[in-house]
Amino acid sequence: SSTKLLIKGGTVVNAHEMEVADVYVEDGIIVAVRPNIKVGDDVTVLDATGKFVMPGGIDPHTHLDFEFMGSETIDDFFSGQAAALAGGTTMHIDFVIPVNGSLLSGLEAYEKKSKKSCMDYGFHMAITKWDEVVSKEMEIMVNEKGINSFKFFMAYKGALMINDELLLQGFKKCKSLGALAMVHAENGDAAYEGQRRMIELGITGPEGHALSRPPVLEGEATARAIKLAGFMNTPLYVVHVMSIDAMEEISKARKSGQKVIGEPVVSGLVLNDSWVWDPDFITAAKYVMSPPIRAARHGKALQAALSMGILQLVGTDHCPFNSTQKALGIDDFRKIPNGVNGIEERMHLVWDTMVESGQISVTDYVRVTSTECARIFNIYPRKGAIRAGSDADIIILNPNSSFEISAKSHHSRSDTNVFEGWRGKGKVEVTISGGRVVWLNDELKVFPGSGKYVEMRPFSYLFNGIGKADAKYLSSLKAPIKRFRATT
Ligand code: DUC
Ligand code: ZN
Ligand code: ZN
Ligand code: ZN
Repeated sequence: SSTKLLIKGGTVVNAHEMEVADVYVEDGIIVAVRPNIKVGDDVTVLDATGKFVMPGGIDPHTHLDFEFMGSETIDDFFSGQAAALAGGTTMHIDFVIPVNGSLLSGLEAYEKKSKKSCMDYGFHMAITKWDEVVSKEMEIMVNEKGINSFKFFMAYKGALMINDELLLQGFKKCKSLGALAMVHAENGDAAYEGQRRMIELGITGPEGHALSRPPVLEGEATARAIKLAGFMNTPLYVVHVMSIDAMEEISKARKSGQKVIGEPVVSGLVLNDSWVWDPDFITAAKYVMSPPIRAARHGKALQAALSMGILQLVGTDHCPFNSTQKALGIDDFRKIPNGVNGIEERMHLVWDTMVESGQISVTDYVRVTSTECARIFNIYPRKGAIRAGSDADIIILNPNSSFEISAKSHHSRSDTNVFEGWRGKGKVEVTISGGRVVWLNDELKVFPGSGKYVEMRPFSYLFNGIGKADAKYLSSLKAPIKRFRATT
């Protein structure tokens, strides 16, 4: 049986243009996009007059069913994805964490966890140690498993953290495979020292988390990662850019022509550090993530950078823990599991904060929430576009309707929400995932196992020209060396 769907009369928005048109969908694929499509009465019709019809959101940065800091995130692949769909996100890319350093074992575990998926998803792979086995496994990931990005943690000393030597080896391997290197950029040694300093001062509450790892540590690691990636001449993706310090390093590098992508996350864009002063432990601890949510001027600057193209796409780092889990750090902020929610709220908050405020256009909204992610991870135009042949992952957003965020009504399993009480304009009224209407009239219709794994191929557009630049560099070195040797 084939599901047929017609979305009538809406304004269809892609990353670079919009037009009033109908969208016809069959068997999970967009078949036609043009005005006045006529169909038979076996077709379900959705009226989108006065509304925006856009590619479903793609969240480039999530942690579902993640065992971290002695806890496991409260959302698994089903609950986290259900929440995503209710908020207009139809695909996410999650981070596989190796098991005892083994990438293959890590992937196996995540293949199990993700069996209950109800929307499409892809994987990044974290690299937490280095040897010949890891190097070989990276090849398998890229050539056989559909993974085209590897993340390096420059923080979490004693756990996930890697040093510069490993970072360089990793960058080199990424480059040879056409895979994108990603970094969590904070100086982990300095953050460790910062934590010790706080404890020595008797600052054991959640505020110690923010004070122990200030923006300068993020700026330093971002600059270092950028310079090392530049030295290897390979593209770099900086995850969760949370500070002016880090953003300015990305800006400088991009102006000099280096291929650096900067990803702000929605918590860092719209929240501020007022939580630091909250006397209630849980109310403060729910905001604890790394890098920390900064003073308000940082978020404002990140918004401006996003609007100017200095930063390219918005993620969430969705990694929620319940109050009882956050309470593990009641006597010591170092034990508070790091992470906040966002997978359900991202599309609404970016619309409200960036489009409704006039900072970006509707087409730019599609670019930063969906299309750019699809291009970077090489799944465009299957994802990230409303056009014939693309997957039918579609949302209908009503700019005149409003949304309200609360832990009482959200779809995540978390008992708190860092955006609690936020009211805004622009509501995702319909979500279509793989051609099925899964969110309509504030009701979710989702089934475990209906989501598909999306394989991602290497050598995205970010690798264009890398080989030429290398050849040019080599010849610029060789000629003068030969001349020098000939004359001495
Ligand atoms: N930061 C978080 O807050 N949670 C997950 C991992 C990370 O880097
Ligand atoms: Zn689990
Ligand atoms: Zn991180
Ligand atoms: Zn993360």
